[in-house]
Amino acid sequence: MSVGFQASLLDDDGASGPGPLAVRRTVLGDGAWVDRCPGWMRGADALFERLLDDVPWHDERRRMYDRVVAVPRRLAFYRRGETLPDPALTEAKARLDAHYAAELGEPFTTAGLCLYRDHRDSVAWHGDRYGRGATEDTMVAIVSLGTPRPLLLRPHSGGPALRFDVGHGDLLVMGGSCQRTWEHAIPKSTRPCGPRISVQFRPHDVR
Ligand SMILES: O=C(O)CCC(=O)C(=O)O
Repeated sequence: MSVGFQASLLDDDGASGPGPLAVRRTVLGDGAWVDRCPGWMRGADALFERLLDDVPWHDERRRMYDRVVAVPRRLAFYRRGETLPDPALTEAKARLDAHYAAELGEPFTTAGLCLYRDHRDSVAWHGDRYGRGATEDTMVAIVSLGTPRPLLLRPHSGGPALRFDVGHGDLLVMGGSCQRTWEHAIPKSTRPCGPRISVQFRPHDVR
C-alpha cells in the first residue's frame, strides 16, 4: 500500500503490546466522560506497519441525501469472536475488558478499524448511536496509531467543541452517555499529514 508513515525515533525500547493502563478521566458533562492513556501501545511503529499490510482494508460508499459518496477513509471490521488482525490488539482488548469490567459490566466484542490515508481523510460529526448507544450508557475505546490527529467532541445539544489530540500509541475511551449526549469527529486538515490508523473497541450492539 502506498501510504507511508514516518516511524517514531522514540519507539525503540523493544517492548511491544499495551503497557500499564493508567488512565486520566476528563468529565465532559451530561453524564459523559473521556479517559486517556497516552503512549499506551508500545511497539506502535511496528504495529502500525503490520496493520497497514495485514488488514483487509476496504472502501465503502454511503448515501448522503440524494447522492452516493465515497467514505473518506479505508475500513475493516471484526465481529464478536473473529480473530483480531494482530496479537497486540487481542491483548489490548483483554486489558480493556479487565480494566472496565466493573464499570461497563460487559466485554468489548467488536473492533472497527479506520485508515486515514492523509489529511483529506476524516470522519464527520456523529455519535455511535446505531443500537444501544442511542439509549444506554456505554464505552468506545480507541487506540490510535500513526500521525497524530485531533479528535473533536461537542455537545449534541450545541456548544463549543473540545479538542483531544490522539497520538501514536494513545488510548482514548469515550464513556457514560458520550455517544448520545456528545458527538465526535476527526476533521479534515488543511495541512498535509501522514496516515493514521484508529482501532475502536465496542461492546455488543454499539456501532
Ligand atoms: O478515528 C477515530 O478515532 C474515530 C472513528 C470513529 O468515530 C468511527 O469510526 O465511528
